[in-house]
Amino acid sequence: MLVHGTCPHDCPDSCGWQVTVEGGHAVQVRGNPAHPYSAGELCPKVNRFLDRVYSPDRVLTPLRRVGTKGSAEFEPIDWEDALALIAERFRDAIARHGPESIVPYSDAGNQSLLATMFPERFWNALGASRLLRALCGPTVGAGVSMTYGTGLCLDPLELVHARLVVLWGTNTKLTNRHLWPTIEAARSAGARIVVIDPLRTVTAEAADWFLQPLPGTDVALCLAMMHVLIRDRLVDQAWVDAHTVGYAELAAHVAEWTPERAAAVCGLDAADIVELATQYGTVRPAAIRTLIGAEHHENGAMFYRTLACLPALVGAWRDRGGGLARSVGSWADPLIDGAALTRPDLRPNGIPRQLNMSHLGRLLNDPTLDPPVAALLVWNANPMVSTPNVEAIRRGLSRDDLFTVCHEQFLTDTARFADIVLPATTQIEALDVTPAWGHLWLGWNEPAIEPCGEAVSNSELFRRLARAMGMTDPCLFDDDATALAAALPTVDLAALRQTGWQRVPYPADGRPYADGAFPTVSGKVELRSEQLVALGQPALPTFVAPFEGPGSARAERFPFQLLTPKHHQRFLNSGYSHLPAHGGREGGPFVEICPADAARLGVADGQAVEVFNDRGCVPVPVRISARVRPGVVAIPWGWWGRHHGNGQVANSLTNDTLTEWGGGVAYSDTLVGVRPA
Ligand SMILES: Nc1nc2c(c(=O)[nH]1)N[C@H]1C(S)=C(S)[C@@H](COP(=O)(O)OP(=O)(O)OC[C@H]3O[C@@H](n4cnc5c(=O)[nH]c(N)nc54)[C@H](O)[C@@H]3O)O[C@H]1N2
Ligand SMILES: Nc1nc2c(c(=O)[nH]1)N[C@H]1C(S)=C(S)[C@@H](COP(=O)(O)OP(=O)(O)OC[C@H]3O[C@@H](n4cnc5c(=O)[nH]c(N)nc54)[C@H](O)[C@@H]3O)O[C@H]1N2
Ligand code: SF4
Ligand SMILES: [Mo]
Repeated sequence: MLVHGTCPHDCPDSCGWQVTVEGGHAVQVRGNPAHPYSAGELCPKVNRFLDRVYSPDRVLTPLRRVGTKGSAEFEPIDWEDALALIAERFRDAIARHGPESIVPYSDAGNQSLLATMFPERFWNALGASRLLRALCGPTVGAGVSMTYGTGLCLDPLELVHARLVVLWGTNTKLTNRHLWPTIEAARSAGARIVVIDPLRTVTAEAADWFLQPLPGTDVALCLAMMHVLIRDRLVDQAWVDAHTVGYAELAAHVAEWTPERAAAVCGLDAADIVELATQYGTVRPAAIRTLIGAEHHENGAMFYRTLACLPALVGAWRDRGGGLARSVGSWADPLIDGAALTRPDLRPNGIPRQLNMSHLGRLLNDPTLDPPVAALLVWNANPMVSTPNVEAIRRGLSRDDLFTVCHEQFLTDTARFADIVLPATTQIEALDVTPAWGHLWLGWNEPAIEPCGEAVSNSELFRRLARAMGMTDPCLFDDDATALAAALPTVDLAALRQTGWQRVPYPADGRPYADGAFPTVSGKVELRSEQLVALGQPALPTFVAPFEGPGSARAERFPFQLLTPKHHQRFLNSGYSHLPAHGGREGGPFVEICPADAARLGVADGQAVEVFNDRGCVPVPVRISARVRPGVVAIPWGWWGRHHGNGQVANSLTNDTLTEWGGGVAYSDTLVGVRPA
C-alpha cells in the first residue's frame, strides 16, 4: 500500500512523499514523483526517515523523572498517571501564581497546521502566557513589512525568469535544495548567480560570483549600492517617482555612503561594491533571494527593511522574475482561518502576557518576573540545543520549583530536564495539512501507520490535557478532521486529500507588484518610514554596528566573531544529530578557523581547542578552513551536548540580545575566544 504525505520539517521545501506500508509496517519513504515542487526527490536525511520512526531510541511511553534534573533518569508511567500529575501541577501553579505562570514553549519541529496551531486552543482556554516565536523568520517579515507594508514577496520559482540572481544570506544548495534546479535553469538561460555570505558555503562555491562581507555589515553594503545606483543614474526614476516615498531624503542620506566607506565596514573591495551595484542597476530582470540567515544580528530587521528598498530603486518589480523572494508562507493566509483553529476568543483573562522565546534563559532565572515561570510545556522544540544562551537555560531548567513537561520523539537535551516526558508521533503516524514557506502548495498528510508505542500527535496530546484539566469547551475535543475543516473553510478537503496538494492564491502573471501598489499607509514603497519613527527607529535605512561585534569592548577579551550555521546535509536543525545514519555519518562538530588565524593562535588542523566566552565554553577540534575569513570562526549548529566533550553546545556561546526591532535574536553577533584545550 502507498500512502501520500508531506514532510513536516521546518524546511522551505515541504516535499511530497509516499510511504510504502506492508502489514501495518512502513518499509519505505520516497519522494512523490507527481509533487509539483519536489518532483520525486526528498533529501539525504528524510530518505532515511524510517530510521527516525523506528529508532530504538524513540520515546514510546510517558516517562517520569526519578533522577536529578538533566540526568535523564526516568521510569515509564502510564498516560493516566502522567496526565493526572500534570493537571495537579498546572492547577497548583494557577492557584499560586495565576495561569500566566504556565508557559507553552514550541517552535516548528512539525510545522503542520494541527501540530502547531491546534494546541493554542488549550493555551487560550487556560489563559497561559503567550510565546513570541521569533527564532526564525519573523524578523525578516517585520523588516520587509516596514518597506512594503506586507511580507508578501516573489514566488521563488519565478527566479527562473531572472537574469541576475543574488542569493543574499541564504545557503540554497544546503537549506533549500529543491530550489537549486530553478537557479540552474536561470543560469542556463543566461542568468548570473551571485552569492553574498560571510561564509564560503557550498552555494557560494557554486556561484558565478561570491562576495564575502563581514557578518552583520550588509546594511552598509546596501547603502553603498544605493549610493552607486543614484550617483551613476541607474535608478528607475519613473518607477521611483510613481511608487515610492522618501527618495530625495534617501538620496541625501546615502550620499556619504561611498563604496570606499562601506568597503572598510564590510571588509570588501570598493570596486566589487561598484560592480555589484552596476550589475544590479543594469541587468533585468534582477532578483534577490533571501531566507533567514542574515536576520540573526541586532540590525537584522533593519537589514531586511533596507534590502527591500533595492528592488524599488531599480524598478525590479516591473519585470517578471524581478524583485525580492523570501518566505512565501503568507500567501497561504487567505486559505487558513487561524482564529478558528486557535480560538483566541476562549481566553478567560483578556490578552495574556507575551514572552519572547529567545529569552527562555533570562525568563527562567529572573527573580523579578511576575508571575514567575512555574510550569513549562515544551513541544515541537529543543531549546537546550537551539535557543541562544543555553547555559542560562540549563540553570533555569535545573530549578527545583519549575515543573517541566516535554512532548518529544526522543530524549533530547531538553527532554532530559523534564519532570514528565510524553511520547510524540512522527508525521507518518498522524493526520495533518502542512503549509509551505518555500513554495506555493499546501500538502495533505495522510497517516500511513498506527502511532508507535503509546505516542500521540500534538493535537491528541492537547485533547488529553484538556480532559485531565477538567476543561469543558467542546472545541477542545474536536477531532482532527473537524479542526482541519475549521482551519481551511474554503478548501475542499476531500479534493486536497485526493490530489495531495493545493496551490495557494498568487498573481497569475507572476508579478505581485505589477501595479506598483503596496499596502503601506502611503500605498507606496516606504524608503522613508514613519512607522519606524514611531518605534523610535531611524526613518531611513541606517547602519548601526552591533553592540557585541568587532571593535566593541568585548572584542579585546573575545576577538573572534562566531557563526553557528546550518552545515550538514543530514541535519534538520537539532533533529537528526543523534541518529547513527545521520549525525553518525556527518562525523562530529568542529570549529572552522582560517589559516592565518590558526597560525596566529598556533593551532593545527584536528587539534582540540576550546571556544569560549563569558556564556560558555565548547570543546571542539579545529578544522582549518578557507570558508571563513580572518576574524570569523564557525561551529556547525545542531549537535547535542553529548557530541561536545563537556555537554555544552554551540548555542552555549551565543548572544540572546534581541534585534533592535522585529522581535528576533542576534545569535550571530557573538564574540568568542579560542584557546588550545
Ligand atoms: N546557533 C544557531 N541556532 C539556531 C539556528 C542557527 O542557524 N544557529 N537556527 C534557528 C532556526 S532557523 C530554527 S527554525 C530553530 C529550530 O530549532 P529546533 O527547535 O531544534 O527545531 P527542530 O530540530 O526542527 O525541531 C525541534 C524538535 O521537535 C521535535 N518534533 C518533531 N516533530 C514533532 C511533533 O510532531 N511533535 C512534537 N511534540 N515534537 C516534534 C523534534 O524531535 C525536535 O527535537 O533553531 C534556531 N537555532
Ligand atoms: N540541511 C539543512 N537544511 C535546512 C535546515 C537545516 O538545519 N539543515 N534548517 C531549515 C531552517 S529551520 C531554515 S530557517 C532554513 C534557513 O535557510 P537559510 O536562511 O538559507 O540558512 P541559514 O544557514 O540559517 O543562513 C544562510 C546564510 O546566512 C549567512 N549569514 C549569517 N549572517 C549573515 C550576514 O550578516 N549577512 C549575510 N549576507 N549572510 C549572513 C550564513 O553564513 C548562512 O550561510 O534552512 C532550512 N533547511
Ligand atoms: S527536510 Fe526539506 S528537503 Fe528534506 S524531505 Fe523534508 S522538506 Fe524535503
Ligand atoms: Mo528556521
